[in-house]
Amino acid sequence: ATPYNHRAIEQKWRKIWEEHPINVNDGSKEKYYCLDMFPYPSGNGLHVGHWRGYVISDVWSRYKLMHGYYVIHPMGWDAFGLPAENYAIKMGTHPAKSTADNIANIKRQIQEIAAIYDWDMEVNTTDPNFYKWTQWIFVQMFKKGLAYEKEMPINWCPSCKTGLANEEVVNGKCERCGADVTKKNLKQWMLKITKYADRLLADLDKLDWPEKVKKMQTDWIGKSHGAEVQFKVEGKEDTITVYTTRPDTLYGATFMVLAPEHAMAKDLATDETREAVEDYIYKASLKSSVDRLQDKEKTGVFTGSYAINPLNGAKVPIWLSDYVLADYGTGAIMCVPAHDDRDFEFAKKFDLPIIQVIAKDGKEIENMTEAYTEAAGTMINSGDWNGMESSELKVKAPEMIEKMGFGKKTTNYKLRDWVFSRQRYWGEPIPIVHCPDCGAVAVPEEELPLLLPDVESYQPTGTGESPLADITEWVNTTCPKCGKPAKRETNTMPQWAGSSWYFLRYVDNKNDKELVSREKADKYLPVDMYIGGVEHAVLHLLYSRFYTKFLYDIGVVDFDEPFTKLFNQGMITGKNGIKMSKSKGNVVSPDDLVKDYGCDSLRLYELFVGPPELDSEWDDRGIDGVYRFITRFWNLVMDNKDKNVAETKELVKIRHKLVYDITTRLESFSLNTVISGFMEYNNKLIDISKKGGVDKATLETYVQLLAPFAPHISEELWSELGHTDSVFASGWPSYDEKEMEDDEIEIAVQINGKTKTTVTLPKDCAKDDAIAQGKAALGDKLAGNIVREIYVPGRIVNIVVK
Ligand code: ANZ
Ligand code: ZN
Repeated sequence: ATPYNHRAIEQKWRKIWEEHPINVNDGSKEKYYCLDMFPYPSGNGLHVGHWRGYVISDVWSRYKLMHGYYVIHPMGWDAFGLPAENYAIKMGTHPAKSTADNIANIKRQIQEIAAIYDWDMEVNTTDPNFYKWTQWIFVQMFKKGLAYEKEMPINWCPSCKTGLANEEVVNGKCERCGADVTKKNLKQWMLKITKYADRLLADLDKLDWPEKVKKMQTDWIGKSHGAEVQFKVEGKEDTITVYTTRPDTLYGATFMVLAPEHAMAKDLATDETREAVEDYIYKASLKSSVDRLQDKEKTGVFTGSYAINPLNGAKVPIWLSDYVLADYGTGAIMCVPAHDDRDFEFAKKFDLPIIQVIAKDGKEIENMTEAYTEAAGTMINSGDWNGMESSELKVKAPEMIEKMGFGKKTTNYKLRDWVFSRQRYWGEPIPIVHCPDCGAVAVPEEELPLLLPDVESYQPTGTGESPLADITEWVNTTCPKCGKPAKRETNTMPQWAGSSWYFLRYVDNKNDKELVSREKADKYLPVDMYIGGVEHAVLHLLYSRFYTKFLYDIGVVDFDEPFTKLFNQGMITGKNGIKMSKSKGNVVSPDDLVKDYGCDSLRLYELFVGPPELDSEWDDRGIDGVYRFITRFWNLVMDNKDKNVAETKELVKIRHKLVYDITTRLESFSLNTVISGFMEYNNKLIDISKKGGVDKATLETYVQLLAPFAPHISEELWSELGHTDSVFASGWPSYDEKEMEDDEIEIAVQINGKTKTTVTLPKDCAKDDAIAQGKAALGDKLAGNIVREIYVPGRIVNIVVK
């Protein structure tokens, strides 16, 4: 038989697919939209880790294709933003050029995967025809008051020399470059994502997403219920409002802490404390957010003033400490050291009183060594609240406080508005003109796209202004409203701007009148399955949901969630779980592997390395095993295809079990076990082949099942099996559970209801037969007079004796 020649086969089928596309939109098919997170065209090209996600999504797309869907499976380039620009700066090439070069290279690499991407749908976020609409969305948000300017201290990356959104600060470090993030006071464009907080939270319920990602978004939005409580400052007219989620613990508040930035911080100082207070405030202002986050030891200073607990009139000292954040709640807290970890630590350090107000078993703990943080137990030391259940009181207290007149019930969110300005060159210009008379005016829609001007010096300046600020002839313009001289906004948009809505554009990427026509949007959107890395859980995936909701509100689309189902693949790492990176020298390129083993083998191996949702270590040697498997399968089909083997009961059973195993594993995304399943069945069939042969229907079924995973070899074998159509037009094989059942079953044989042995009987065994065989199996054990013989079909033979 012809030996397996991956090179010849793969070339042959690429050409045929190009001439006769297998995924056509003939208008009659239902759509299925399977989307990859599109790549940043970085200079390093793709490594085997990137391949993994694209293989997973292509397997899923082809699987849906075989179910008769028209599959929308597009690809594009997320090419604005820091990664592309930092690379350009490093290499000394203009980002426009390096981006174009990188796209060409990565596109070539992606085409090696042989995914069914529809390249007619390709988008590129740096293409003016694309970013025209990125700017258009901004203008719509501006008109609705959702884009606004504000001066405030924002996260600043000293290495990328730009402001960052909260979402881009991970453990106090820049999400891009890892540098410690500092603060800088800057006038910024902000997007009012907080207006959507409740919808972003509630609609998570609609989504078929990993629970882990939903939880990350839930925590990021951080909705909490509680109360604002007003404390009078002793000897003054002022009151301080605190935010608490645990108003049930009000009797246990023994001190108060304000953020050093709190508006009243300085005023609370007395003559004795003023110097220490001002010193503390000054030092806190110098601390980076990392230091504030990572400080192990609590620091603080006593202001010299006292507040009055409105519930019991107790006098509590007011402190300043940087563990209280200025921009959350009211920037001031009542401290209950007995029931809060941070407050407990603070109280211990500064020797402040601790009063327990919740007792688990009604008993007061004698020497507290840690806070009791559960809201479970009975109230003690709490005046007329004594004896109440704390969990109930926690819910009721906000209203009680409201009635008593010193506070109100409130909700708070951790989510902050999105800092949207970047002081960088390589991004979409923000389409705003600043007029001395009219203020901020949007660039008229018919003038969009507002092109990013070509510059020679695109390095970030670090001054808080983007390099665009230096191009006077671009900056100086006239006001669209009054016509007087005015200046353009010179900040650019963050790298997330384009990726927040790109998935809408694929299905209508040449439309120059609308972002997407409503007709196409209704027909082809939203995305049914989205596949990508989990690192985007609160960045891209939150921003896209926000954009989609906004576009829904203004009538551009008719759905308010972009991605119905989400799958997050794990990373492929180098040895010992180390992330693949150029600097570590452990990057494995797919290029040579494809040459040596073929695309099909690499696809299979990408899936075989481990559960797709987990990180897996790459080992080049493993691909040999996959290549051996696929070669043996080739030989199995070639040896048997013309043998005309009649199907046997055994073969039928194997065939149905094979379909069942592969389909259920594929449906649950257990793709590594799909591949090991193929290997097991291959071995079984090779054994049967040696004994007599394998029938054609079984070979055909196997080839169909293998097709989404190893498309080229499957097409070739499908045609070797005598078909003239593509295997992808052949449908997905079905299974019948009845055919999978074993013909014989093991049943228990009992004497007086006690199991003594077992016997194997045909599934449809007659009662007399079953009893006779049961008795024979019991042999000597059966003694005495038989009074009854019972047969429960398929389960038990029971002989009753006296
Ligand atoms: C009293 C109390 C007693 C609290 C207790 C907790 C436990 P979340 O769920 O995060 O909203 N807090 C309020 N504002 C803060 C700020 N700006 N910086 C730091 N901490 C702040 O938590 C709200 C709780 O975190 C509030 O409830 C407050 O401490 C603290 F046994 O008040 B609690
Ligand atoms: Zn004007």
